[in-house]
Amino acid sequence: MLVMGILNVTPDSFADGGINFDVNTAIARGRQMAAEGANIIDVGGESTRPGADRVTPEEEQARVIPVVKALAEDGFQVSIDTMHAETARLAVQAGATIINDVSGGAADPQMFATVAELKCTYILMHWRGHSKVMNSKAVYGDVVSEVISEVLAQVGKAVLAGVGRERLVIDPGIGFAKDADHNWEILRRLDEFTELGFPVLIGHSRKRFLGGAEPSDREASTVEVTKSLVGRGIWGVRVHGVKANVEAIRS
Ligand code: PMM
Repeated sequence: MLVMGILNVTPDSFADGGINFDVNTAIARGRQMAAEGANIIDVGGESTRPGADRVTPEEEQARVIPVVKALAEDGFQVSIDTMHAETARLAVQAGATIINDVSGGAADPQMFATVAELKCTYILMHWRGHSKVMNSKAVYGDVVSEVISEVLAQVGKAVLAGVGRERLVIDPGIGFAKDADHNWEILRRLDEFTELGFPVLIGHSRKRFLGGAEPSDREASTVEVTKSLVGRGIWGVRVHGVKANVEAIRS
């Protein structure tokens, strides 16, 4: 199971309080995560915390591109966490090899064509809308089957746009338009996702459904969930606390 270390280059990220906002600090933090055993460094410049404001692609690019470039030049595998096709393109040109799109191609109509052209790995996450509206969309009959059918619909569109199926990673989008029960149900029934035949990424780290008032209170439960994922055919976990999660996987 791969470990993707989260490097949010934002002033308002909910889980790390925006401590990585300064570019040089972010680069140093990325290097530290790689040293702690992260296989991929996931660089993002737009907070997806519930209620967060959008950033313009230009602002996002100013935050992330120097960080992507420096870490890729160091030889680390870098993913770009963006919903903007143009940011994805610039990041890949700067050395990123994976596009991590929390909107699963739904936010930017150019995304799938861009991925098809860039021929990189694409993480397609389940998504029902931007941060300001997503909580109101956490309504399901059977959460697992609805998430799967919505993910597969986006997979179909990606393939139609020329994205090779072998380039796709899917992600159920823990915490995105889902309440706590939905998230736990997805984690219980992960087999239904892995059986689809795509690599599966899980991003549970420090999210609200784990309980605890502050994100920093959720590190122990994050590690417990990571442990519970070992041996279940998951491709990777996206986490803040690289060291503790790497140790949990290896133990
Ligand atoms: N969660 C966040 C941001 N990006 N990407 C993927 N693929 N999966 C996720 O679950 C995910 C993501 C929000 O969390 P953060 O603000 O702590 O990064």
